[in-house]
Amino acid sequence: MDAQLAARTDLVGLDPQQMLSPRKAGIEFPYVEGLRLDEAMHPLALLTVGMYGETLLNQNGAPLRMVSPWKYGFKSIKSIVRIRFSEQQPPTTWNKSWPAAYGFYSNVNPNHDHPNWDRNDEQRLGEGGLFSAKIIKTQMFNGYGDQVSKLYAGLDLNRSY
Ligand SMILES: Nc1nc2c(c(=O)[nH]1)N[C@H]1C(S)=C(S)[C@@H](COP(=O)(O)O)O[C@H]1N2
Ligand SMILES: [Mo]
Repeated sequence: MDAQLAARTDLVGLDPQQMLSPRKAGIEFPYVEGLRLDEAMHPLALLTVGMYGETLLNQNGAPLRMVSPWKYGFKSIKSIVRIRFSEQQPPTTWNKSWPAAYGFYSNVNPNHDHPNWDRNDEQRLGEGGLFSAKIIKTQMFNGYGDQVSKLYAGLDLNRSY
């Protein structure tokens, strides 16, 4: 059995005056994300109440969010209200909206091209000005390969992106 963990946000209690419509946001609500159980249990898969040494702000996912630092930012679901364990791989928001660009795994993989833009380089916040930070090569798994690559042994990460 291939157990899965899925988190989904819920619209209950959210104020439509303050929320973008799904059409404007370009994605379906509620936001849903999923991880394989072994990914979710990795010590780097964090359920957090804060970021950068401060309590989470609403816009960053208060009161509880995921932080999965070896994956692209959109995997880090914010404002979690429900976690489900499922036998089948769960649907995930960006994968549903643009599967060619956003796969289930969403591991940082600069060798897998995004259909519309380049994923090879980055500028890090705090390393120079907003527009003058040095451009560096994006690393596989965001540089955490020594800790997480064994989760994906035998998987072709160009196909399972
Ligand atoms: N509940 C929820 N979680 C979410 C999203 C969202 O729309 N709703 N957006 C995702 C995307 S696309 C990104 S890039 C990150 C942004 O996190 P940040 O606001 O802390 O930068 O949150 C992810 N988690
Ligand atoms: Mo995003």
